[in-house]
Amino acid sequence: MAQHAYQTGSSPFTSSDSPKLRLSQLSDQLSPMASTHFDADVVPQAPEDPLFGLMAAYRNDTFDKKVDLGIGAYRDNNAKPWVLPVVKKAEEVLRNDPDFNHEYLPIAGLANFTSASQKLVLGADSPAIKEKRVTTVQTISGTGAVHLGALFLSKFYPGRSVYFSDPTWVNHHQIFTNVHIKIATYPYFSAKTKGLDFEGMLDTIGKAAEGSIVLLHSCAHNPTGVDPTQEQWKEISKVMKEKKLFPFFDSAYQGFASGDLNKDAWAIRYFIEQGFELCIAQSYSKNLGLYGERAGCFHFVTGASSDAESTISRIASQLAILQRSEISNPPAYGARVASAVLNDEALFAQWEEDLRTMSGRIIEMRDVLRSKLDEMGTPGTWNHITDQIGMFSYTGLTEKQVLKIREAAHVYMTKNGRISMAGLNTNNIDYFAKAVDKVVRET
Ligand code: KET
Repeated sequence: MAQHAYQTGSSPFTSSDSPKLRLSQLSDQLSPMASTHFDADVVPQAPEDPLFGLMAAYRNDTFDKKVDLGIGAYRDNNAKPWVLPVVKKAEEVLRNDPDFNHEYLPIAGLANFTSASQKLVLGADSPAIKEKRVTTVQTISGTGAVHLGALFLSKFYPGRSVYFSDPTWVNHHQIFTNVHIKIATYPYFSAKTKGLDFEGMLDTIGKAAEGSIVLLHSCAHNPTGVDPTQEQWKEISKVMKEKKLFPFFDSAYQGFASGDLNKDAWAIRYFIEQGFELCIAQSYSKNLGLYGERAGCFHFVTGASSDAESTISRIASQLAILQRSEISNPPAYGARVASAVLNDEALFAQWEEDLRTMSGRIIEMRDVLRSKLDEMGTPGTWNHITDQIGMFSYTGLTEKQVLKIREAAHVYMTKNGRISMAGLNTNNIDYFAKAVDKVVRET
């Protein structure tokens, strides 16, 4: 609590005040609590963030065979964070740049980065880019992009609900709640098939009020690892078009799902081809391994029309105001690294190779895990481990089993049974498979 600054020099009260009043005014000046109306009792203790809490618990565990399958961050085969070789090269370029400095970036971010990011997600020859129907703001990674988008929509697209997949990345709920947008959900994961509940999804989306916002994971759905097929995306788009729904794509894993940047952006590009007006939250945390550098973008794409350019200019001006009041301007370093990669042919090619290394290792771990469980005859079916895609697998383990496996085997995963596949490697996968086998049989 800030101390009251007692004014010296000019008297805060006049000599005509009664002695009693003067005394009470004096005590107001001296006591730090007296003049504040803030009641600390209204602030309840909030629960710890489950994911970051899990990370801390893992760090504090001294067991030598402990396994971290919590947060979605890539690990190499030695369970260590991996600085992508291409990022090391890009950092070298930055270090040797005589013009490198620590000036503020513009409000909308580093222009070379935002324009290359548009091309990355929309495709280099996207008509939306050519027709100047896109505006982009560099954000505090994907989280900041989701937030800026939610804030913008709460202000300029009021009264609409947002529809999330059930389940979705937990933070979506908090971010949209913070800006007072009403939340609804559409079925997504079928516990029975451990795949997509496509009918349930279409049915609910088809009944949403016209103009509702629908949050879609463009690829590598978090937490389930279940993506619609291209045919299914086409049907989703059809229903959304009929109902005039507004797509909000969260793109946190481009290049991570299949190892192919274009393939993983297919759904977004298809929706744009279909004429949708939409927005995209783009993250470079996972695909460039820039987690702590907070590099990302928010893109708004308007539909083709004769005044699209002026519409986009008005939207850009409002996003700039929101950005200025929230973060003033975005962090520079990660964007500079990403920009060096995105704007250089040789570095870009190296990046594609690094993406194949990461996605390839994850796919291999899926194969090994599934065959180990099949070999042991672990009760249940395990084909979903290899059917699912991207960073996570939704194992189907119950909360009880998750807690048991943490206690008995020091394996850390989120309570919903999600595992970050990158936490598995040739040294711990046998240990993990046996721990799963045991917990499934016993719990
Ligand atoms: N969207 C999705 C779908 C997502 O999984 C994450 C991160 C983000 C956005 C935000 O990432 P950023 O680093 O702000 O660009 N997910 C992992 C980390 C986290 O929860 O913050 C995770 O689910 O483990």
